[in-house]
Amino acid sequence: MTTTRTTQQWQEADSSHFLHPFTDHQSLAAKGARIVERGQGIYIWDTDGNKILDAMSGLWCVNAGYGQRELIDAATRQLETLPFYNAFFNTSTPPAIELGELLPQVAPAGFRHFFFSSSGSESNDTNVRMVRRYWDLLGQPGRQVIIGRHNGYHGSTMAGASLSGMSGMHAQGGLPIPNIVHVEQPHWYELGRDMTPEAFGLKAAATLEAKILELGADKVAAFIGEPVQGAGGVIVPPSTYWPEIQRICRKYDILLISDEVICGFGRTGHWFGCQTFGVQPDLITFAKGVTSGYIPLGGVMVGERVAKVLIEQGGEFNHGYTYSGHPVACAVAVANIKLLQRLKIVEHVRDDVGPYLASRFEELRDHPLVGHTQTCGLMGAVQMVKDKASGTPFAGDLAVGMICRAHCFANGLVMRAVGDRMIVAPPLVITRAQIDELVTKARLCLDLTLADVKARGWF
Ligand code: PXG
Repeated sequence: MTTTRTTQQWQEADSSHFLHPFTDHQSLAAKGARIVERGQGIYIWDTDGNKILDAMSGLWCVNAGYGQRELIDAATRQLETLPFYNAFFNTSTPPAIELGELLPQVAPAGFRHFFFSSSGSESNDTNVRMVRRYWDLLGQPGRQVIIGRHNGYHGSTMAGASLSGMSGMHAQGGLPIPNIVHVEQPHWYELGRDMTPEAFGLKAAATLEAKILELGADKVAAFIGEPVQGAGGVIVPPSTYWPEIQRICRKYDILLISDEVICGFGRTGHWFGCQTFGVQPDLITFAKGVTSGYIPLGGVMVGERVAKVLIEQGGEFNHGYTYSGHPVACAVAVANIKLLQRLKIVEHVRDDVGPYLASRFEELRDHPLVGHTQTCGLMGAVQMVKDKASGTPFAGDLAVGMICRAHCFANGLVMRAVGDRMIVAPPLVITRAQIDELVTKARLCLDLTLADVKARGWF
């Protein structure tokens, strides 16, 4: 242990001052936060000395795993050389330039221009500004509306939360902001089990076309979606979904934004999720895995269609952040991408550990609590249900997912609960043996959860 205070001392100071994100502060203060103080590889350690397998990569971001020396050295070197300079007034810095040169090596074809921010939320704010600017420049200022999806997640700023389709977020603070609307999500298990996944994929995509026709295509600027919904519960769309979305966007000349904050940088077994699903977006949102979460960085990859108009006709785009192209963040991103390339991480996920996670998750389907499992690359979901045969869910207020999550923590495993769906997205450096450890722990926690729900008479 490296800690300088007891866990209780940390917890008291924590709840006295730190307003945590997405947290009921009163209830957290009553139980105290788990204080995480160290990480190495795919493991973290808390201040009680517990070693925990971090199957969520921090928060879907530590793709390279903890403790990677190259990333630490890149940050240290850049901090010593130039900790900050801006990119506003006709100035630039070597790390931002180098990152711009390196990204086309891993980006889908046609992406050669990059706008930098510090987070996924900011990047999606940039998208809103940028697509409206694009249509203005083309003489179609009426194209204002951006279409997202129910249960999508695109961040927590005013625009990010609006693009997101989370009802709990919209219920607070008068969201969504004007000209952002939502269509159906491609969640087959919840919404389409009376159809084949392929037929349901087309049906979910058809809600986009219906919305465009309802609004008038001349009012619609863009569609935004995550290749696989992450925060929504690792919802892997049917194979028919994305090609149909692409067809609809092309038919009505609508920009397609692929939000790859989670799916980018190897998570799905390609550098970007749109490649896994065979889609060619116009804009790509990135953050998290670009630096493996070692330091905040996000941005928008701007495809040729938009870049050409912005650059050739644009004049000044009145938008940017103090930290757009932050030299330390960009230096870490360069080191991180080179490390992922050297580790052949995409091949590792696509050909080895991704298929292995898929087969081990399928085995969990024999568990009495498990109605369904899904994986894509190194993202996975286990859907717990009250009745396997019919897929009947538990009543929402029973919070069975929270019970399971608590068992996971207590048994050295971080899994996230989205309702009663237990999800994982481990560091991409994970090995087969470590996936075995993850799945063994997950099964134990499912057993413990089953015992609890039986004891309470819920099963
Ligand atoms: N887009 C997507 C697809 C995301 O997953 C954001 C944008 C926003 O990024 P920032 O960096 O502003 O947080 C995200 C973030 C969860 C969880 O509980 C997921 C995210 C953030 C916080 C919690 O699964 N994703």
